[in-house]
Amino acid sequence: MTTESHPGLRERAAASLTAARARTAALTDAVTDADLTAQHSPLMSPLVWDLAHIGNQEELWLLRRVAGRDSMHPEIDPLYDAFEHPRAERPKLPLLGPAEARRYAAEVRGRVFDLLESTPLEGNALLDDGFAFGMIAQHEQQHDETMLITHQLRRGAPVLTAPDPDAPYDPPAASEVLIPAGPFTMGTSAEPWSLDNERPAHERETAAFWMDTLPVTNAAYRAFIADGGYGEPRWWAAAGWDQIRRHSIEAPLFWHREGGQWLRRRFGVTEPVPDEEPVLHVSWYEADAYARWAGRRLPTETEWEKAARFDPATGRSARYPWGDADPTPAHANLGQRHLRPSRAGSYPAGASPLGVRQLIGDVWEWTASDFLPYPGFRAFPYREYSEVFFGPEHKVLRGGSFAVDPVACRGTFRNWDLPVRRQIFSGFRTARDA
Ligand code: AVJ
Ligand code: FE
Repeated sequence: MTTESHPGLRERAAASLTAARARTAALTDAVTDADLTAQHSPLMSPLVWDLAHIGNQEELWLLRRVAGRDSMHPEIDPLYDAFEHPRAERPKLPLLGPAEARRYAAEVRGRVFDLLESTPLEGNALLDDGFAFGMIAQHEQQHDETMLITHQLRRGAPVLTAPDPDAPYDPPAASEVLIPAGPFTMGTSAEPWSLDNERPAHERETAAFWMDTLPVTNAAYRAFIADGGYGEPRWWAAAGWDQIRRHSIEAPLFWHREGGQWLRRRFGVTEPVPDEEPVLHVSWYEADAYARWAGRRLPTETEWEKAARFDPATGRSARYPWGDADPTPAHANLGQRHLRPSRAGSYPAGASPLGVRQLIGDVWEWTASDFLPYPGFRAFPYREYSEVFFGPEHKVLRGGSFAVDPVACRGTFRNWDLPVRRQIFSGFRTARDA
């Protein structure tokens, strides 16, 4: 593909970068300078680190690697290399302050827009189809989700607001959908801004299986708690049982019980846990234990993607459950338009051909699978995006949450995390063999 045959690409790259920066600004302008530099949880960086890291990665990939320029501030580059300093240590680094970090990110962005106007969007793998610009827009949006997690962990009065979801609510009659046996195409070789771990497209085979029509709800999860699920070792993987014992975990993160009622804290507001919403802030171990208690299991990553993309009528895999069209607010709860998932049973327009709902948006869905490369995987443009994380210690999450922007969300998009993590916007659905 060339710029000439895709004249909208430059505009799409510019719009994606601008949208990401507006979100970054909203997340960082909402709090005081003291809140920007504080560490709200040892699991997270100070917000001001994310802000300058966003600018630094943009400088690295677009101004240095694509345009061949020298580093603007070589002395700060190591501070913002995620592999040099673990999150817990970042508050002690001589980081740029809030005003300096904003100025730096804005200066990089100004130069990037000059570059985007003048550079051909072809000629090497970083430039083809504007890939590096799309990758950087996705990177910023991923850190915006990370910053939203930091907001959720932050104590104190609420500073973020958003309207509640108003999506069409039309729960399907069937609680599960039969996905037929046979081959389908997994991954992509065509999506221009897909990341290395989504590639290449390849054929996979599954047996027939039943997939939950909807994500598991708070009401369903509460039944697991009420049945003593957190006290019954036979439901739990050994390491999960260790974790819940050691940390006295007895409910999803941010939940507490008061007078016989479950409440949750959500971006500074305490409220009753809503029955119909997908459960949020559970670890892989909690998802796995619930599924076993329910007589079911987590879907594999392959099963998840088949349920999300395979159209039995054509034999093709689409970009999204609803087809190849980009997501709109009628399809899915994405882009931090809301600060919560929509009720399970929303978005009939986002259903897959077989009728599976809400695979995209609302909550990240844990899968049974380890994060592994596809056959033919090639690290691009750097080993540290995906390759160094491959292996049994990370589990795959799919589908994106309400905090994921459409630019970083596709039927092929892969996320991963440690199975103990629960501050992320994670939920799940279950499956069973047919
Ligand atoms: C894909 C969400 C696991 O946040 O660690 C951001 C994305 N990579 N900067 C992460 C990422 C480099 C990554 N995840
Ligand atoms: Fe990063």
